[in-house]
Amino acid sequence: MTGFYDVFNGDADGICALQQLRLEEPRASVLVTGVKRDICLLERVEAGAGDELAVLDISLAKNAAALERLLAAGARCRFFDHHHPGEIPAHPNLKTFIDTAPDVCTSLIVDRYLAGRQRVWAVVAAFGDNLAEAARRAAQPLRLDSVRLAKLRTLGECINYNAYGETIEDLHYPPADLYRTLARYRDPFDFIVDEPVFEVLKSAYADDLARAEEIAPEMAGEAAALFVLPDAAWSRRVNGTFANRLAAAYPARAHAVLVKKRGGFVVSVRAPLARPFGADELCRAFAGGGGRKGAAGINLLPEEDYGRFCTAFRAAFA
Ligand SMILES: [Mn+2]
Repeated sequence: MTGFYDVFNGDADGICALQQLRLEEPRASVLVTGVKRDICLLERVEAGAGDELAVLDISLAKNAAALERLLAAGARCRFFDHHHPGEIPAHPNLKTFIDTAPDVCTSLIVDRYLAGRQRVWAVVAAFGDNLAEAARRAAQPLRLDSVRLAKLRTLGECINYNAYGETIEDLHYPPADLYRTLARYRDPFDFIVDEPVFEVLKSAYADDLARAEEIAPEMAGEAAALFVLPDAAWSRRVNGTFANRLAAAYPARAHAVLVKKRGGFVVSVRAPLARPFGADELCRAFAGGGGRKGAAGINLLPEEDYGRFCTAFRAAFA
C-alpha cells in the first residue's frame, strides 16, 4: 500500500509550507513534526517502495542518515529547505529544492515550486520566520493594504510562537494539530476572523511576553544585561522572542537570557545589534554551546558554572 508522509518543522515556515503544498495537492498523509528545535524528524519515518515523502523546513544535513535509509528502501522524496544541506545525495528518487539565501525561507521555496498559487501563505510564513522584507516583497502582487499585511504578520508570529518549547507539552497546540486546524482554511483572513485558535495564540503570546517583562535583570549595565527566567513552560516558549525584543530595544547592549532547568540553565545570548558578533565564541567556550555570531546559546549551563558564565559574558562585550 502506498503511503504519504508529510515531514515538517513545527514552526510557521514548516506549517505554511505544507499548507501551500496540500492546498494544491490534497491528500491524506501521515504528519511527522514536533517543536521547532526538534529537527531530526526523518529518523521517525518507516517507509519504503511506493511511499512518498514531502520534507519541509528541516536540515538535510541533520537527517542525512535517515534519508539515505529511506531512499535505499525505495521511498520517493521531495525535500524543500533553506538550511545548509551538507552533501546532497544523488538518487533518482530524491528531488531537492534547497536555497540557503538569507532572505529565503522554505515557504518561499515552495511558493516558487507552485508558481505562486498559494502566495498568501508564503507571506505569512516569511513574517513568521522574521523575514519582513521578503514577506512584503512576496506580497506585492497580492495588493494588500497595510492593515491586512499587519494581520498576516501577526498570524505568522503567532503560528511561529506556538512552536517554541522544550517539548510538545510546553506548547499550546501540538504542531500537527495546529496544521490540521489551519488546513480547513484556504484563506488566512478567514482563519484570523473565524478560528478561535488564533485568538488563543495571540493572547497567550502577549501574556507570556508580559510575564517576561516583569522579570528584573540579574545584572544590567551599559554594555550587557542578563536575565534569568524561571523553570516554567511560559519561559521556554518565550525566551527567544524576549531576547530578540531586548536586542531591538537596546541595540548597543548584549543580552543573555537564561532559563532555569534541573541542574542549571538553558542560555540564549544576543550580541549587540550595533556590533553583531561574539555570541558564538562566548557560547562555544562552554560545553553544549554553539550558534551564530549574532545569536548563540548553551544547551545546559551547569549551576556551578553560572558565575564563570557571568564573568565571560561581561568580558566578551565590555
Ligand atoms: Mn524555516
